[in-house]
Amino acid sequence: MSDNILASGHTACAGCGEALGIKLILNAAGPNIIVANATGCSEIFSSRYPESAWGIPWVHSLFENTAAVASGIEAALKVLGRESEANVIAQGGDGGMADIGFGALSGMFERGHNILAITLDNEAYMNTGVQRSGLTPLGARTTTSPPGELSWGNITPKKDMPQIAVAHGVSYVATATVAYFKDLEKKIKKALTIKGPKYIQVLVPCPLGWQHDPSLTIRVSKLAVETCIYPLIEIENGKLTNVVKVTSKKPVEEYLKLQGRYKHLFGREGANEHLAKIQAIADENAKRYGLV
Ligand SMILES: Cc1ncc(C[n+]2csc(CCOP(=O)(O)OP(=O)(O)O)c2C)c(N)n1
Ligand code: SF4
Ligand SMILES: [Mg+2]
Repeated sequence: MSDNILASGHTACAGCGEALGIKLILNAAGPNIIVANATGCSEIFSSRYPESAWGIPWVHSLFENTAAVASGIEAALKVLGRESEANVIAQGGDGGMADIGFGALSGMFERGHNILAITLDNEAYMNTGVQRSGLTPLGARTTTSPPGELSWGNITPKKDMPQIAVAHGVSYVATATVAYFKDLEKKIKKALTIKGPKYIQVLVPCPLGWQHDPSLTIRVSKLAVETCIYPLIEIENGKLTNVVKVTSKKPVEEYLKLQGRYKHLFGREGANEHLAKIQAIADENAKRYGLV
């Protein structure tokens, strides 16, 4: 393991799951990597001019073109005959990868670039003040999906990015989260042994946007898995090859009640119907991926 490719002293919030996720990813990937990083919290907290926390070649791309920038880097390495010298990673938040940069990511998948694409999934546009993204889950409060007299938070379920990657023919697709750090490291290492495009989506709790105590980041990450709200899976060549089994499935309330973004679902008349919809998503995940 190569420690401290992301140096301390950056400006992420206390308990930031995204900063931890990046540290784990980099330590697993090792120093021979080049990272293209979308605009978002990860880029802001790690590269405030004139300083940088990055101990590897790293480029801040636009919000919308990370995968295109990474594609250019990979193509240049090929032309120079230096592709064996470095792995290329395209990384960004859920807004950057699943929404605004999705076209570039789709093109990268389609052209078959030898790149690992990573979504740091904190389930909203955090850097600009917690706006809803396509990966914001059902019922969550964001500043653009506020609960009110007639509303119960975000009205859409989470976009299924892993399956969208599978539909592109991406040969290695996985999900991970920071509490299961060995699993995350194993998936990063494995992905980097595979040629062609790879996709890993990492759930990274955000104390600011999720409104949980910073000391609970790991607990929240763990409960996302134990409730089956965030299944940890590997799909290789279109086939489900591995899941992190849940030995004692917990009710979704245990996960939701730790987070202020779901506060409106507790102690309010009519809330049970909405909690049941979220429980149904977890139950469906458990069934679909054989988690329990
Ligand atoms: C084309 C474009 N639109 C909007 C922005 C403003 N912007 C910068 S970061 C950001 C949010 C990033 O959200 P996400 O990708 O989920 O990363 P996070 O901050 O949550 O880690 C937005 C909206 C921008 N820089 N460029
Ligand atoms: S807002 Fe969230 S993702 Fe951004 S630095 Fe703070 S904890 Fe991390
Ligand atoms: Mg985000």
